[in-house]
Amino acid sequence: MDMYLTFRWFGDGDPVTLEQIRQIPGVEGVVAALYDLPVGAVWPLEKITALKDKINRYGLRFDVIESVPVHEDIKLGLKTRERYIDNYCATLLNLGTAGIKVVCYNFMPVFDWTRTELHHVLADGSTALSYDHAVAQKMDPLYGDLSLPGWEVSYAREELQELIARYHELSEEELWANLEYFLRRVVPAAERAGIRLAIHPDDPPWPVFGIPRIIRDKTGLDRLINLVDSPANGITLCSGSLGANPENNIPELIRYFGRKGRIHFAHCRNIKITKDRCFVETAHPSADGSLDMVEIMKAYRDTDFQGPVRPDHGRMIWGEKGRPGYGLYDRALGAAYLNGIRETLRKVKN
Ligand code: DNO
Repeated sequence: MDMYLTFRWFGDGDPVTLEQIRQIPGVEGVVAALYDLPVGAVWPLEKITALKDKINRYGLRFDVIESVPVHEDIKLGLKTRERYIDNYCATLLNLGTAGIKVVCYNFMPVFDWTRTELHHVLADGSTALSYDHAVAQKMDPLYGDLSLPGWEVSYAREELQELIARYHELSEEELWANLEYFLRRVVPAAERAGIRLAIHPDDPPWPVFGIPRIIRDKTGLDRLINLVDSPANGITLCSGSLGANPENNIPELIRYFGRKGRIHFAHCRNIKITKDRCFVETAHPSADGSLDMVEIMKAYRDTDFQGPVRPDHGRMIWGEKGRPGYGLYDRALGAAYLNGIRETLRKVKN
């Protein structure tokens, strides 16, 4: 057994099609979600199986969901969280029944991954997402178009205003307590469903807009897996998210959490750190960014990682128009590159 390559697909509305994905060499599976349900609703079994059947018809595996979003009431610890937690458990059971094995989620308040520029022009004329902390600090999340292409949840302005105000009152420790409360309930449901939960680290790995973010380094990830000590309580090791902080040594994190059997999903992408808390996304190869992808893939091989891995954000190249970060071409190049490393590492033993 070996790790296997997957590709993220945003469903029928995605300009990238399953016909195209199946032609990327080495890609065995698709990572997707149901996009037409409100956050917190139970995912009906029929909808999950319909999606699975569609993907399987293209000869692609479908055993990873990215993501089942966590309702803000859960993150805020409101009384109304009970219903949403029950629904989350019911969704996990339905996903398990449909044969899903891994569920990715995040516990970032309000904003999922955050960038300050969507079309940053690189030296070769391609464009990529980028983040500059000084710019982020001047941004008012209530104004301007702050919705990123990969976000599965976004809010109307009034709702946003209220949420941000509530989170400004919430300490990191309270957010931890709310995460623990959630996990104590959903991990047993995941176990029953035969599912492994895989939290996605905060991206970027530091607080943004004065709102707490807690899953950002080894200490946080270690605390997370110990909140409920079960293999079903695991992580999505995202190299690009954690790697934006040079103190996070990605191969070391992979070895540490991999040996504990808690990495259930691998996101592989590169970024170039330009200065403190500033980075641009780059093509996947090590030479283009700050991360050494061979060392990263070696750490997965050495810890016998057998789970799904996916190329992550790509640049926009060759005139492609589409979702920034989620076009076809550069992600496909990323997949081919990762696959090349994987094959080499399998054949050359050190
Ligand atoms: C960004 C993605 C994230 C991720 C969620 C998981 O491109 O990696 O949006 O899917 O944080 O819940």
